[in-house]
Amino acid sequence: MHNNVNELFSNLWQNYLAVTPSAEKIHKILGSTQSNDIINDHIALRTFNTSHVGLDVLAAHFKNLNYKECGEYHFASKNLYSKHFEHEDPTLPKVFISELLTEKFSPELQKIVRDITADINDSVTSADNFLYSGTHWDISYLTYQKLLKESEFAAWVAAWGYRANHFTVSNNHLHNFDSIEEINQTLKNNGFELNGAGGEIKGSPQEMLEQSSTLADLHPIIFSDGVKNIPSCFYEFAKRYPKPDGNMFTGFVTQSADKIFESTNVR
Ligand code: OOG
Ligand code: NI
Repeated sequence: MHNNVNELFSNLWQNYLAVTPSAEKIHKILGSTQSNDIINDHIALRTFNTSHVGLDVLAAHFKNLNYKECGEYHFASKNLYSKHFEHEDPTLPKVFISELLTEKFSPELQKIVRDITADINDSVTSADNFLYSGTHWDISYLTYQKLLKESEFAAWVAAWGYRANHFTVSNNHLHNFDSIEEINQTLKNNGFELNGAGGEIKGSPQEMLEQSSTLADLHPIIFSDGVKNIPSCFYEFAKRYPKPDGNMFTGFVTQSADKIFESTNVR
């Protein structure tokens, strides 16, 4: 496990950019008019709940860096369970980790997940690079399509493995953009497509969090039966509001998150 938090995030970022070229362009558009770098509100990771690769196995890497568990979320219709983690340094990204409740799916899906994760052991999951190590298995496009029929999330993890699924620009720390609406308009003017599920802006000032995201880039994957372009990763934008006690809201909004997941849907 990394003991340098900045090194971990920098590796996660490079690994994310390698399959998300639009993020690099957007990062330049939003950040070019300010002297300090963009602050990330959070990143997100995905896995299966199979115990040896479950949410807590990923979370251990962040707990080791003094991150604390701060909230949990249930997504009944997608059969997902998530937790979020925070560091006492508010300029470090929060971390949102989700796991697929595999037992809720067909025996066929469960077998695919068991098979592809079978060879992963403690030395793999505790290695420095585990969180940006991608897949540890081969899958076919046919299997990917089978998974897709039951769960977009399952298919995504099977194709992309362990990596940041998105980074999130903190609107609160951007110097030249006052609202998510303004960010969205700038991105659309530059030809980027936004995730319209649940509306382009998810959440509200009353919910103390407004979010939007791009649609994931389409990026080639080498499947065992050929190369295909499929949705990789996306970029998110978040604006937070203070709670009645004056402190900033640092949690997530389940109903909004439910729609953010759909940024990687196949289209
Ligand atoms: C996580 C979706 C939820 C948010 O900001 O609400 C989320 C995912 O797509 O893995 O990131
Ligand atoms: Ni997010």
